[in-house]
Amino acid sequence: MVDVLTKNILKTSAYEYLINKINSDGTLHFSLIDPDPIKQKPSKAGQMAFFAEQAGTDAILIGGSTVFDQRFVDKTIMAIKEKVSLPIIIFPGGIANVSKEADAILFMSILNSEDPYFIIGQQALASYTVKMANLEIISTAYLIIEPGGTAGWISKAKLLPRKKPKLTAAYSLAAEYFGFKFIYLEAGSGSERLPTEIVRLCSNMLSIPIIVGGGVSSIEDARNFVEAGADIIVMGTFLENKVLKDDGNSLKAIIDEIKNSSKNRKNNYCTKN
Ligand code: 1GP
Repeated sequence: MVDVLTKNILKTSAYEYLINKINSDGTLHFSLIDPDPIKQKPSKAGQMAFFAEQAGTDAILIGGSTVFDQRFVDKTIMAIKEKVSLPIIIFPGGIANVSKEADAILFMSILNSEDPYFIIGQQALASYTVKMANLEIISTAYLIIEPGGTAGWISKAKLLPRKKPKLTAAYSLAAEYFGFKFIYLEAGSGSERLPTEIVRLCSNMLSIPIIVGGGVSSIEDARNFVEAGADIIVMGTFLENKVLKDDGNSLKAIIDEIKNSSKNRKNNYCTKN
């Protein structure tokens, strides 16, 4: 057992791909697919990922707050891998969300939870599973801002106030000092999107990339986040509702806007963080 655990060599390719792409292209777009049997079969998830890749997305995130079947997560990722060549990164809603089929995992701590289980408890319990899966680890501080959605409710977050950007920026800065590689600012899936003031202040304060998500559903939303300094924009609900209906055309319009409005940004993130 110990041999198996110690033999695995940590891979770094997905992280380097992301940092290099942010530095060269500007803001990235992530497509979030929930591996939930109530929502869709693996084949449908594969189709969604296919249209997202055609539309220009930069990576596929796999996750949801209510994932409950590890085998179904594996099957969903395998179906997606048949359709796309993009990095597939786990965005864990809990321990059942780990799969060796993915390329990497956002190994997240919900720093503003009031319950230590969500800050370090479930991460410790999942650590051997993650090690055995030989996944690339991308340590990520997850901060949940009002209204927080399902993620906020489940993780018992002390929601960061929308009107107090300095509080979110303080948590973000502390996370950077702890050595996290990314900050993920979450408003909650399907929620009212984050105030741009929060993204702007965090972007000005931090020297690590910022992921933003929750409620992004228009060209204007995306442009506002790019202008505020977001490095990666995540969209999930929009994908679920649109990509199979219009073959990804409306998603492409949003991703085109992200790429066009961020191409002159000068980023110089270091992969050695
Ligand atoms: C949720 O940030 C993501 O964790 C995406 O949110 O589903 O609202 O796009 P949406």
